[in-house]
Amino acid sequence: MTTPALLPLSGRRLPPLNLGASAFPHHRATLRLSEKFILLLILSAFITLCFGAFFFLPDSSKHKRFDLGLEDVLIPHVDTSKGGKNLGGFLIHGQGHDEHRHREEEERLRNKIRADHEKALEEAKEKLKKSRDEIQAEIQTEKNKVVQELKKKDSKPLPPVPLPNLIGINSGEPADPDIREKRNKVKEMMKHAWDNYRQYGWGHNELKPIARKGHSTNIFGNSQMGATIVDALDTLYIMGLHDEFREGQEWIDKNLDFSVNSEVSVFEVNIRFIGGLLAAYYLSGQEVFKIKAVQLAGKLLPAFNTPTGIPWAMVNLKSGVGRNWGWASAGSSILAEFGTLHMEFVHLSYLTGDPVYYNKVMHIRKLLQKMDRPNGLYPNYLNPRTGRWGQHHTSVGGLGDSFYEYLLKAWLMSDKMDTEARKMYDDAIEAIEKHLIRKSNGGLTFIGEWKNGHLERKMGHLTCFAGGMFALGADGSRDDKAGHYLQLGAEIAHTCHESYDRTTLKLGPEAFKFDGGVEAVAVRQNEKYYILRPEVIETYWYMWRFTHDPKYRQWGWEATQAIDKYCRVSGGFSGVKDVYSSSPTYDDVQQSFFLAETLKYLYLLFSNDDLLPLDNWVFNTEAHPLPVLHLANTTLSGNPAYR
Ligand code: DMJ
Repeated sequence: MTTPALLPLSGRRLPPLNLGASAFPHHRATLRLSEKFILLLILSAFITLCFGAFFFLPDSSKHKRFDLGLEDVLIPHVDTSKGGKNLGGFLIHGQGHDEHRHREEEERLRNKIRADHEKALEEAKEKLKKSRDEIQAEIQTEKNKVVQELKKKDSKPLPPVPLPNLIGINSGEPADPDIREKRNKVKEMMKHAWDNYRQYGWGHNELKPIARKGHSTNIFGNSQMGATIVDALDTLYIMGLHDEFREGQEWIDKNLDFSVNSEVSVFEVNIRFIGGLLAAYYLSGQEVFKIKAVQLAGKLLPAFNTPTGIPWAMVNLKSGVGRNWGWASAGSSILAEFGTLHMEFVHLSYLTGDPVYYNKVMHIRKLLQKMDRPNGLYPNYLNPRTGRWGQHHTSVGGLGDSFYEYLLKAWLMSDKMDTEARKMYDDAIEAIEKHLIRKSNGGLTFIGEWKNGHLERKMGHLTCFAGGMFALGADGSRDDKAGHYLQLGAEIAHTCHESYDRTTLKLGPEAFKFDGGVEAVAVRQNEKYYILRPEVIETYWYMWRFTHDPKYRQWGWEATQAIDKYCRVSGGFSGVKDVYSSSPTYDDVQQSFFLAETLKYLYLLFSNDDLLPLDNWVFNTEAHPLPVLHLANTTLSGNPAYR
């Protein structure tokens, strides 16, 4: 008989199948692939049953050996005098009686198999009477059941902990109509960015606003993890875009899955995903965010399995295998990456009661404290196998930046109890001021980069965040130099504003020089781009909070207008390739940090200070606000700051 799977294909729909003897020839011409597949399944079930019968029906010889009654015993010697038989050295008693019983037993088993077999065929026939859609629906229901079961297993409730003081999450409406209008403009820009991502890139990590499709980079691995959704949540929340927030929450609940064979950046996933999920949890109180953050954190932990405990830059979420970036000096991990985990990991331990996260980051801190620092500076590269520094490059911009930020913020987040972190910050900043911070001929204060004993007079856009950091760290500084650090913050803000103001588009380049007559201007073509970065606006906002000097709002508004004019396209917002060109080309990427940071800082700049007050909230390096953990609310052991 020709098996159904080999029959010719047909576009026609099958009438209900009769699986009697003549059934197959009759429907030969009308069978479609899906029906053939089902028939094949039935046949394989049938064959499996036959196999089962073959292997599991008691083989009579074996049966004699194993299915012995209590009265049957194996005796290891020959004694034929009692009517027994000698079988290879063992004597079996009661042979005649047993043969009868075994025959009965075999018969009983055969009948049972026959009955099971018929039942299975009946069920299969019933199934085949159903339409294809019905069968598909049943399969889907079964699948959903399994998924739900797995989800339940994965979503064990976490132990309840007292929530920190969550104030100032729903306010900030400015009384001044002009400022309100500016704030509304920023909100409108957020809506434009979100709506287009929603329409063209939903579920992808980022959006290509010109091509109108999803976009991703290697920091997120090769799977669609909805980076923009997670990164944008808290901005949506504080702007009162609640429908959009709920859409994002729903996507996360149903689709955000970390059991993927994907190699991601530990740092980026921590600051954007864990930071974003934790902030969304604290703001909204929705458990799903906390649960997802904890699940994801568990997937990052294998990255710490190195000889020193300094984590790899990347980890495969499924296999847990880690490695470092190929471009990093001598196989090193990067200071700004392994040094930017503290805030999120302390919160994870706080929320779960599990010290594992806290221990990981404290271990890194202890290790760094023990190491010699050339000129008191932290090099950007550290080898996780040997525990030795790589190249002696130090930067407050790329590769170094948020390490310093997190020392300060660890102290702030602990309600200023973590004095060890504050001391490390103060020491590091003193060395940076001494070796990296200079004034240009034109009087602009800049932060250069230290390369093997030589100061490169170049500052990155990323470095501009430091103005805000100096201002934030002014209060509580060593020798009460608060005024000095606030002044330093103001000078950096001014320099970074100049880097914007000296361009055609009034948007800042990626890096700018202070050398050979050039001041705050990019020289190399590949440093002239602007990719919607937040750091300059971040500094404006901190300076505004600490000084209320209206120039910071003015500068923030200039940047808002420039972004809206030159980066806005009908499909969202795009970076531009040359800020000195009057007809710039787009890079066609809407970065997730544009929604997480740039637009959030602008919105806060035009809000009252009672929205996310800095006494209660500390922003992670991706602008995700995490509450200060006041002493009474903490449950951690090990560090006096958390006892
Ligand atoms: C953000 O992802 C974070 O601010 C990070 O610390 C470095 N900079 C990017 C955006 O420019």
